Order: sequence, then C-alpha cells, then structure tokens
Amino acid sequence: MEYFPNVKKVNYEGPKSDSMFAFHHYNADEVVLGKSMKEHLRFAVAYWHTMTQDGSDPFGNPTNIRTWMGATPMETARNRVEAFFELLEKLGVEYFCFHDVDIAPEGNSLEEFFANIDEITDLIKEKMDKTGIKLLWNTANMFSNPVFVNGAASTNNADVFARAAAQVKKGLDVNKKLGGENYVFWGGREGYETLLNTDMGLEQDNIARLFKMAIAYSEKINHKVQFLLEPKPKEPSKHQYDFDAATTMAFIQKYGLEGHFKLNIEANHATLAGHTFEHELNVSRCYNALGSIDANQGDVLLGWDTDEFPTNLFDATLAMYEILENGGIAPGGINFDSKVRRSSFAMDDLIIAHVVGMDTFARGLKAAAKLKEDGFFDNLRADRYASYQSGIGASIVADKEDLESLSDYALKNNEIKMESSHIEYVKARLNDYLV
Ligand code: XUL
Ligand code: CO
Repeated sequence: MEYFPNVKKVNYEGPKSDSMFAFHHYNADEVVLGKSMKEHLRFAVAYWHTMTQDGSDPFGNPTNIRTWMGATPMETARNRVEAFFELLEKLGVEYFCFHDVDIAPEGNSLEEFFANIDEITDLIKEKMDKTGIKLLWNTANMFSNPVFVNGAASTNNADVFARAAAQVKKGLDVNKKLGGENYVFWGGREGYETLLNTDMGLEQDNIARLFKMAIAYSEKINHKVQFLLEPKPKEPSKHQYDFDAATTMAFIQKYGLEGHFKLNIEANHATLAGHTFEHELNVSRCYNALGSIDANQGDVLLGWDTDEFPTNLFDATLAMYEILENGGIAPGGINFDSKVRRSSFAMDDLIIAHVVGMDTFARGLKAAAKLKEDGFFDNLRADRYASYQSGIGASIVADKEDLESLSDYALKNNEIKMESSHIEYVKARLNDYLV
C-alpha cells in the first residue's frame, strides 16, 4: 500500500516553484563550500513525532488522520515501518531516529516488549538494507511508563534502575544490529519534583553509573558508538539535571565521561533554558562536544516545548554557522525533533512539513556559507579583539603578565581608548545575508 500517493518523489524545483511537494532551496547534490548540501546537513526524521504523534493536546482529542492504523498494535507497528521508509525515500532523507516505544508496543511484560522490538527491527533492517537509509541514533524511552514516575537512572527504586538498565542494554543491541552511529540519552524524568525528599548527590552518581555501564557494554559487544546527552531544563520534570549545555558538560566532566559523550542540542530546549540555539551550540563547541542537533523551534509566547518545524531563517543561519565552524556535524546530524501543528492533520502534511524544515536549513546553510566566505564574523571579531594582537594584549594572552606588571602598566596608562561596537549597523548588515 502507498501511504503518500500524492507525491512520487520530492525534487528540487528552485525558489520559483509553487509546489508544496518540491524543494525550493534544498538541492541535495549542490556543492556549498566544497561539500554537497546532503553531506553538510545529514537530515534525519524522528519516528516519534512523525509516526506516533496523534494531534491530541491536554484539552483535545486526536486530530491526525493516519492511514497506517491496523487491527492490533503490532499490525500498526508493521504498517508504520512501511510508511516511514516510503516517507524517507520520497523526501530523500538518509537518516532516522527512534525511541524503543515508538517502533514497538510494550505489551504486557518486558519480555514481550523486547520480542516485539526484535520483530520490528528485523523489518527495519530489511528496509535499511534495501534503501541504504541509516540509523542516526536510537534511545530508550525511560519517561512514559508509570514505573519511571520518580526517574529512571535517578529513581529512588533500585528495581526501576534495573528496568532502565535493561532498556539501555536492548537499545545498544538494537543500535549494533542496525549499525547506528550515535546513541542518545535524554533525561526527561532525571530530575526532581521537590528537594524535600531528594538525594541529589546519589541520583547524579547513579545516572553516571548507568552511563558507565552503557560504555562498558558497548565495548563488550564491540560496537563503537558516539554517546550523546541531550540537555533540557524542564518538562516533564520541574527541574531536570541536564539543564543546559554548560550544566551537562559539568556533569560529563565531573564523572570523567568526556571521551565517550558529546551533546545533542535541541533548539526548543535551548530557549526553554533561557538561551538561544546558537548559544547552546557555541558552548558545546567550546568544550569540543557538539555531537548532533535536534532541529525544531519554540514559540516565544509559550513556556513549553512546542517542537515546531523550523521556519526561522535567522536562527537556522546562526545554527548552520556554528555547524560550519565545528567542521560539520558528522557523525551527528540534523534530526527533525519537530511535529506538525494540530491543525495540519493530513498525511501530506508530514511530507510538506519536512520539506519546509529542510528548505529552512538549506537556506541557513547557504547564508552561513556566504558569511563564512566573506569573513563576516571573523573580521568583526578580529577588529573587536585587536588589542590582544600586539603590545600589552599580546603579552597577556602569551601568559607573560601578572598582577604586578599589569598594575604598573595600568598606572602609567591613564587614557584608555574606548571604541563603539556600532552593533545596530552590524545587525543590519547581517540581515543582508538572510534574503
Ligand atoms: C523531548 C525530546 C526527546 C529526545 C529523545 O523534549 O527532545 O524526544 O530528543 O528522547
Ligand atoms: Co529532542
């Protein structure tokens, strides 16, 4: 059965196209700064939003029309695999990401859940072998099942910790089976409701324990994978331990996990933490830990994770600039952790929304490449920090000065020359690159 009969293949038609089923800016093989757009962007589709999201919200019932619903949960799961690969192929997207619960029903026991995962991943593997589509990352959902009410690795209940460990082990077995390039941890319930009954020290030690077990197991099964930790400040927990990139790096460093873990940075999580997306990407780069990206956008008027498909060109440009400065995002990618709005309930909207997200990032890439070619930020920063290129500045950054020598210098240097940043002009010139 064909799930998206209205489109055979999404092709690049250029900016003048008036088709919803064509790329206006993303041209997979077009070379930008020496690499094809496809290689720069490494797009991935998220199984959860695209295949399992039903359009319900806390006030309303499902709205999404989905033609893959079967008579049993397993039949639906099998249909979803068919539909998913049809979507990926039609979009020309080469990567995907999933949680264990997205692909297979949990059934009545962990044993049944794992058997369901085995059956569905056999199907997924067949599709991957046939199409060449690859697994960017998978993860274990350790936040939806009621046993995780008090956390997974950070739970107060050791039996729950063991259950979480079993899901991670299975996740790594599946990752190996499917040749995954990364494995993600996102601690949705790894945080606390109230400090009154929480032992934060023990909870964080236990999270690190689970991560070390995962590293040890991946080595044991001889499957080298890049582990990624995804920061988010809140939702579902009131306070989540991996609040933002800087907090998460402090955790990674405290427990000596630097060699194995990088960060998966999500745009909407950045804004929930009170940061911009590019801030979080830049912090990650400062730690040499930018691993992958969950692409979406929030809404400045709403205080929760809206996970909209990215359309903001300004944000996409600055994000792509960070990726270019990072020397690319591989083995990570740009995963659309994005969902269609409740009113975009048609099957075709799943294709259209991804086309829009891909076009946004393609435009961001082109604008960022031009900014890089022109040395826009390099020149700006070189001018702004010019005082460190010679004289006392050069001596400071060469670590040749101390408080006494600088005090002597400052006492003789009464007239400090200050320069304006002309920041309004800079912003106006940046706008020139966006259109
Ligand atoms: C939740 C979120 C997750 C992670 C994977 O906000 O972003 O979907 O990306 O668990
Ligand atoms: Co995410």
